Amino acid sequence: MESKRAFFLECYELGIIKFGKFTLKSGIESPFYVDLRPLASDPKILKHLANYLLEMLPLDNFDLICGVPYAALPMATAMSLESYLPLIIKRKEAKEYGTKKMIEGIFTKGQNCLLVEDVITSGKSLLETIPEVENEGITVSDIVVVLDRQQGGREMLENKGYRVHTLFTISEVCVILKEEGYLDDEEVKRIQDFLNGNVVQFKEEKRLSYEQKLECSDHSVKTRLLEIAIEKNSNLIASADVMTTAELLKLADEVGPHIVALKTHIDILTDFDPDATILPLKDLAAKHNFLLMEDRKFADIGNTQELQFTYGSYKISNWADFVTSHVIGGYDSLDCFRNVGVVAIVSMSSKGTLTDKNYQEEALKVAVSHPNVIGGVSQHEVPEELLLFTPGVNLADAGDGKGQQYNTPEHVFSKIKTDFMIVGRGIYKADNPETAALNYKIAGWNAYLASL
Ligand code: 5BU
Repeated sequence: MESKRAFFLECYELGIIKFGKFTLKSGIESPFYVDLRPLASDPKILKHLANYLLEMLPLDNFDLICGVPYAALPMATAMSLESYLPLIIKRKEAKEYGTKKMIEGIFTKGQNCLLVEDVITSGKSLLETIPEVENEGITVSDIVVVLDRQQGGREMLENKGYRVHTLFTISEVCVILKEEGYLDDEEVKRIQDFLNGNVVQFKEEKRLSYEQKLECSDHSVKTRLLEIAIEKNSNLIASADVMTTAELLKLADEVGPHIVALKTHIDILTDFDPDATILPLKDLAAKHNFLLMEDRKFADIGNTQELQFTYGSYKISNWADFVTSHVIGGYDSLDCFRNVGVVAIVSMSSKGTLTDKNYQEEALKVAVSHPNVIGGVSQHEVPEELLLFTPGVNLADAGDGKGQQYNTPEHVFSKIKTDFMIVGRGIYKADNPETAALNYKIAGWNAYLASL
């Protein structure tokens, strides 16, 4: 394909941006006007556009694609044809007769849908569209946009936890047009002044610092975690998804100085032994001052969970400082976790997860009210009385081809205000896990400081 710049200039020839004085829907006078609908009338350009947009995306993560009506409908259709991602159609208004459906096409609950938008300004129309899609049980994690007018919409959506991918920004476009002699300095300045004065300010609520969370901690495990975070300048939890005790202990010793907790899936070990595995692991936890988090994801009635927690081969209650549990068994099912902290699973990071909006709301009601719960695992913001733990963090990859979806430390700390990021393969699969842990620790801490 030609360069992005050459491609933009071809699009520009179709008259998609006009400069002058235009009164927008909101009544504001703008020095430019954008209308990307002409792009659909040039099949070659539309096809190229579809490919440029697709190139930016982790396509494995999506099951469906949907354009925000009307301008993005042909774009989403072209992207569907190029990628074989099935298209669904969002109506502007529900049908007045028959099914009254808002979303047309073939889909099932739990599928993840990529949203396509032509232009983003304040992000308001996307905010109206997203719940309509989510109400059908479809999840939305990513939005791809052709042109960002840089008036706050992107930031607002990112703050709500959505990943926004944009092909062009208005500033970038102005630079190209100026260099090509289509705009003079004065016009560029007028546009820049307009943009500076017309950013829809998204009032970001401040996050609480670890010190502030510590002050109101009402659980000993929560207190210890926060104290370790402050002492070590770390918000990193390493996930040790390894298969042997030797690998587990080696990893714990290497990454120990940089982490607040080591997360285990103890049932992955092929050679678990209470003495040979747990005793040295506890020694390492004491040596490097980190906690043990068993990611058991309990999901049963209280009595069974109590048995699983206390007995069996792993006797988790003997050694874990905190455990993860689904809350699907209801409030009382968490009573059995005495003397440990519980991290409730509120939403999952994997593609197609069934933890939709409604589930998350119900899970949070249990989490905030149960005294054993210290926090939640989620990909979205949670009430500030809970600690937020976020897996699905990787600096190098967008996904693993098996449904995992990754974000960067910057995203999880600034956009969803997480407290602790969980990193697995980014560390234990690295050539040098110790250096990788240190790099993640620094990235996580800097992202946290920047989000304060
Ligand atoms: P990864 O290698 O960084 O993808 O490992 C992530 C870890 O976090 C892994 O142990 C998962 O079981 C765990 N996890 C997750 O990835 N996503 C979730 O929503 C939950 C747990 Br809950």
